[in-house]
Amino acid sequence: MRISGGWTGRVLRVDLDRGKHSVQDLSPRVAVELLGGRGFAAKILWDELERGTDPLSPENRLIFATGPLTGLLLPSSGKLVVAAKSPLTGGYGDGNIGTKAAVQLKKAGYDLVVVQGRAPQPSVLVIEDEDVRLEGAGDLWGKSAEEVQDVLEEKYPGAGILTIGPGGERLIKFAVITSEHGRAGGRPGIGAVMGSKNLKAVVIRGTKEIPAARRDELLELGRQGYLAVRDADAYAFWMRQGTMMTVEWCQKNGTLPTFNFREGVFDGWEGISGLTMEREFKVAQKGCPNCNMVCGMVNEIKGGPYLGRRTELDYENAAMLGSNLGIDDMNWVLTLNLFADEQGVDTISMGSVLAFVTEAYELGMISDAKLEGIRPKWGDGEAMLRLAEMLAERRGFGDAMAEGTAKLAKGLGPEAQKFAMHVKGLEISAYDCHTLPGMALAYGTSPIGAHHKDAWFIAWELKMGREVVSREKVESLIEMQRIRGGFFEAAVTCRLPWIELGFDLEWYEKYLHAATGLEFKWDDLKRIADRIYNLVRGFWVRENPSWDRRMDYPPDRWFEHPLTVGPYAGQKLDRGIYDRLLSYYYEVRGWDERGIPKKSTLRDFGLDYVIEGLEAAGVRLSE
Ligand code: PTT
Ligand code: SF4
Repeated sequence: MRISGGWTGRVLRVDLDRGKHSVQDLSPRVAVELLGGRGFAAKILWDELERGTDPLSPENRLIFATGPLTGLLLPSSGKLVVAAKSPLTGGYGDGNIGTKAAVQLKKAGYDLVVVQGRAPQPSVLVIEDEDVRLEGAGDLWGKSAEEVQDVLEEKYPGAGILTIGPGGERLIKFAVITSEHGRAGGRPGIGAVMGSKNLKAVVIRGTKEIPAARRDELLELGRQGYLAVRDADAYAFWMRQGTMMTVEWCQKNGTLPTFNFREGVFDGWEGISGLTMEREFKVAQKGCPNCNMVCGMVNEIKGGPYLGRRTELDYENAAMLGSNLGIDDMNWVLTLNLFADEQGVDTISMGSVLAFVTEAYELGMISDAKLEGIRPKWGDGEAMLRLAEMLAERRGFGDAMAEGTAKLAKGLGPEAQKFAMHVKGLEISAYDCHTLPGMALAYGTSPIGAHHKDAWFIAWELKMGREVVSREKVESLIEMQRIRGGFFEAAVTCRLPWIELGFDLEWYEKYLHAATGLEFKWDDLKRIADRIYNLVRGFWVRENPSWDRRMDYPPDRWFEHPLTVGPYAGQKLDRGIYDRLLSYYYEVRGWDERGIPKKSTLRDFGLDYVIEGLEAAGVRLSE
């Protein structure tokens, strides 16, 4: 088979130790079997990392991966997967960032860039078609992600720019990669991996046409797609509030994380709602490339230390830096959000760590002396900012905070671990699950830890009924994972047209056909999604040969402490029900009772090499 469009067919390899780069052909078989993005990244990490590789060592791979739809003139196609072995979880980690760099990478003629080694000094990787070079970062090192973006935009007009902030340099375990003042990706610490490689930024500029097998057809389908997006019923409201509409929705459904996920409703929710943002703070709107849904809501801060400055806000940030910290003042939410962006650290994890520290302090598990006299309490934005500064500078106790909630809690003992809100080490994004066993299962089984990317089952579950415990519920959760984390992370295009506006999934079959010339039906795409997930699970198990089902459990809090206020007061998850759902999940996936893929499942997906690798690591596999 020959690649004739969609993919460029080329992989750029950069070895920072040797200061060299090379270009490889993308195997057409890998392209067809794993599609792109997460699929390619998982295969590279499986093939090239020894078990036990330190994620912050030069041996780890930092991967920037597009997919066959990325960059083409199709709705919301300006997305890029950034991946590596995660320093936060020790497992497979990735994120998805909307950025010009995605489009420019394809225009430069590459499907993906794989970076290994460590540059001898802080550097900027510049990719301009065939001209690939490493430039000294000079005084950019130490600067905020925002400042670096400005400097490099001026120096390389039109380029796509990916950068880390001081958080990535200081190897904060949940440092992200940022782009274009407000886009951020790589929650499981992919920014720290970039920092460990001494890479401050990557600049990409391309001049080629992105190949498409049936270009005229693609352009026409793209044109129709943009119109379908624009004409969707939900479009007008989406353009007003974007993801921020979710604050009110979660409050109404009793799922808005509040006081470190103790509660699912927050009295002060209106202060941080989409409507408040729209009426009082929103000053502009911007989006990722090739998108006519432009959901980047730019807000101006009206009080506090960042008075007059601007920052983009999404739902996850508003909830994790607002209700989950007991903060009802939008100015403090925006301030903490801007601080996280400047430092280049994940808002969700930072919010979770701050909430955990506040609760542990309240319970007397952390002394005043450790917090340099800061006395965190719910709703106190100023104290939260001061704690965040300690964290970002790794100052004193901030050093432990920078390791993430799981490790921090471990240091404080078993009681503290019960309210450490993470799965597999990745902090939970902003949906409380006391009343949602299906959504809790989705977090529990998400391929990178508790991220809503693969876990946003909440709307489906509310339709089916929270109380329903059935195999059908689990099947529909897996169906959702196949589409969200499977298809969209492999085709590498934004999922929001589908999720938010009901853009029909059939468009994507047509787009893939026009882009690649190959027929991919949804049955094929779901099989690819399952293949990728089995490969990712194989990676996790190889790293943890004594893997068992407890790795797929959500935190104790949701099982042990019922909600105390709101319409669902008194409710909590039931361990027996969770275990039953988890067993259904394993059955449907073809995994054994420990959550390890069976040999027959791996063979069925052509993953015989995973069988060999797991057995070599001493994992006993079921037939
Ligand atoms: C994503 C996670 C999210 S998801 C949000 S808000 W969201 C947080 N945003 C952060 C931020 O901002 N600054 C910061 N310092 N940290 C942040 N951490 C959090 O990161 C994102 C949009 C959004 S906004 C969502 S849901 C959708 N995510 C997609 C996805 O994952 N895949 C895909 N194919 N399409 C998606 N479309 C939407 O993209 P991570 P972005 Mg992000 C300021 O990457 O690691 O997955 O974490 O990429 O360009 O900002 O767009 O209510
Ligand atoms: Fe980016 Fe939002 Fe458009 Fe998705 S919908 S591509 S996140 S602007």
